Amino acid sequence: MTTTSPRADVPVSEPPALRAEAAEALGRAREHLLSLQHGDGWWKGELETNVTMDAEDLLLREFLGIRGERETEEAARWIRSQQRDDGTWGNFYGAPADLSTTVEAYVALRLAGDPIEAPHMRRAADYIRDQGGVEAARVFTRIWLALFGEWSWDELPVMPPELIYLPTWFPLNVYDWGCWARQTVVPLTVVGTLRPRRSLPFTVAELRTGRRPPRAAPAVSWSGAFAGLDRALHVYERRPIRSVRAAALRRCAEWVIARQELDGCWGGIQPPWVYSLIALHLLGYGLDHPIIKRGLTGLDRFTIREETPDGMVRRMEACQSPVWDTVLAVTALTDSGLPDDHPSLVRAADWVLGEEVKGPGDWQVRRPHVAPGGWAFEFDNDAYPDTDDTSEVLLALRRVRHPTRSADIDAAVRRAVAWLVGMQSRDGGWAAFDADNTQQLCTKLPFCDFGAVIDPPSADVTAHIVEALCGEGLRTSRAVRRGVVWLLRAQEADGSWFGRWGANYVYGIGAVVPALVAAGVLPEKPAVRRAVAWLERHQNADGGWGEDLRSYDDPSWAGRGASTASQTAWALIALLAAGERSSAVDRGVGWLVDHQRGDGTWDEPYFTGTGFPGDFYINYHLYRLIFPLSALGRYIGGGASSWMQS
Ligand code: R19
Repeated sequence: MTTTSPRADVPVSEPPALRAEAAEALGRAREHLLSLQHGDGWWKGELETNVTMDAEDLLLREFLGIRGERETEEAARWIRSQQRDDGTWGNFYGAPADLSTTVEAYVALRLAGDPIEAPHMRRAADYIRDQGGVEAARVFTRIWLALFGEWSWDELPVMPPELIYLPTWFPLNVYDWGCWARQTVVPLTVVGTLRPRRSLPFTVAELRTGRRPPRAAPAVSWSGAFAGLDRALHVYERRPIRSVRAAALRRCAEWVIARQELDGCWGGIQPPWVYSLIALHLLGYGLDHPIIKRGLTGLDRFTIREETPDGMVRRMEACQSPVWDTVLAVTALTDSGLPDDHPSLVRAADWVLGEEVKGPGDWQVRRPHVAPGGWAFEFDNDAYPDTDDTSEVLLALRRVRHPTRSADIDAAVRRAVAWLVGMQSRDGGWAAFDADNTQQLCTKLPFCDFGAVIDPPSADVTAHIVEALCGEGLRTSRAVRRGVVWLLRAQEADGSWFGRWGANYVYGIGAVVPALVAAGVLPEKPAVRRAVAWLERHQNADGGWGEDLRSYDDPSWAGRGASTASQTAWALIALLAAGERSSAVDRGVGWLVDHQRGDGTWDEPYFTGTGFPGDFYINYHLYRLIFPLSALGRYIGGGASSWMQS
C-alpha cells in the first residue's frame, strides 16, 4: 500500500489490540482446520441441504423393495426433527415453508407409519391443502407420487426418450441442458415411458384439493407453445412407433450406463443417481446386477448417521465437496502463514494431483478440440470436471512448495490453464460445467419448474478463473481481457455482482474484486470503489455481513441478513483485495474475533451456499472455518500485497 489510501477519511492503521486478537483467532482457526484433514490429504465438510433428500431416499428404497426398518426409523427421526412448529418444512435454516418439500417429508413420514391424526401430520397436511395440495407441487414431487400411484402419469409433462436422438445442433438436445439436468432428464424419460406404479399400504388422498393449478402461460409464448407440444406428446405417448421407442429406451440406457462413476454414483449428485437406478431397474437390471449394486452401496457413503438425544438419525448428502473443500483449505492455510512446504499442504497437493480428470467428458461436445485438464468437485465425477473447482485447484497448487513433485504440479497446471482457456464461453465469461450452455428454450418447458436447467456464464465462476489465470502470468492474454470485460459489464447498477453458487451479492463481490485487482484493475477505479461502497453500505451494526437467501427472490433482501462467518469473510476478502484498511475492515475482523468458538471454528446455522437460486441451497459445513481463516490471514499478512504475488 502507498500512503494515499483510497479512503483518506478513515484510519490507515488498525488498533493494535485487534491485531493481536486477530492473530490469536487465526492460530486457533488454523489448528482446528489442520485437525480436520483426512489421513489421505483431503478435507470434506458435510454438505447439508434439505429433507427432500431423506424423503426421496425412503421412497427409492420403497420402490426397489429394499426399505429397512432401521433406515426408515432413523430417517423419519431426522425428518421430524427438521419440521417447524407450523408443521412445515423449508429448504434452508430459517426458510419460508416449501410446499413440495413439505409434501415429500409428509409422504416419507406416512411411510414410516406416522398416523394422519398425529398433530404434526395434521399441521403439515393443513398447510399443504392450504397451498393448493399436491396439485400445486413441483414436477419432481409429482413424479415421486406417480411412482406409487398417487398421481397420474397423464398429468405430468412428457419427456420422450427419443430426445436422446436430437443432434447436438438441434434446440433442446440433451447437450443444451445443464449437465445436472441432462443427467436427470435422460433416466426420467425412461421412467416416464414405462410409467411404473407400485402400491403403498396407504394413500395420501388427504393431500389433494381437487383444484387444478392454473395454466398460466399465454398461448403466444414459448411456454404456451411448449404446453401445446406437451399435449401433442401426450397423444403420441398412447401409440408411439414401437421400434423407435424400443431403440430409444436402449439408447438412453446405454447413455446412462456409460456415465456411472467408479463409486456407483451418477454425476456425484443425488437426482441423476436415484433416477438412473430406478430407470435401469425398470429396464430389467435386478438388485443383484453390479450396476445397481454399486449404485446402492455408493449411496451408503453419502449417508450420515448421528447419535442424538432422541436416538440415531440418518440423513443424506445431496453431493460431496472434497476437492472444493481441500483446495479452499490449502489456500486458507497458506493465507494463515503456514509454511508452503508444510506436510499437510504437501499431502493435500499429492491427493489433489491424483484427482485430476484426464479422460473424456460431456464438456467435449461443445469443445471437441480442447484437451482434458480439469478437476471435479467430488471424489468421483470424472465425466463432469468443472471450471470453478479447476481454477481453485490451480490457485491452491501454486501456493504449495512440493519437495519432490514440483514438475508434476507444473504439468498439471499447464493442462488446467489450457482447459480453462478452452472452456471460455463465446461471450467471454465462464460457466461451471460447459461452454456456451445458454439455450433459454430449455427453461420454458413445462417439465422445468424447479432449479436452473442451463449453465450460462456467471460472475463468481468467471472471477475465479480470471484470478487463477492471472496467477499464471496471463494478465494480458485475450482470454483474461475478455473475462475482465465480461465482469465489468456484469456489475449490477448498485455496484455488486450476483452470486450464482454462493449467497449472494456478498459472494459475488468476494469473488470478483480480488479477480479484478489480480487482473490489474487499480483499486481506485470506479468498479472497485462501487463494490467497496456497496459492502460498506451493507455492513451490519455488529460489524459482520450477512445476506439472507431470500435475496434470490426478493431484491429487498440483497445484502441484508444476520451476520455469518463465511459472508463476513467474503466481504473482508474483497475489502482487503481493494486495499482497504478502514474501520469497516476492523469492525468485520472484530466480528470474527468476537464470534469464534473456543475450539477455533465458528457456528453457522445459516446456509451460505447456492445450488440453484430460488430452489436449492447448501450449508457447506467447512465454509464457516475456511473463509474466516483466509480473511484473518490476509488481514494479518497485510491484505493484498502478500497473497497477490506468485
Ligand atoms: C462451487 C462449485 N460448483 C460449481 C459445484 C457445486 C455443486 C453443488 C452440488 C449440486 O448438487 C445438486 C445438483 C443438482 C440438483 C437438482 C436438480 C435440479 C433440477 C434438475 Br432438471 C435436475 C437436478 C436437485 O438437487 C440438486 C443438487 C461451489
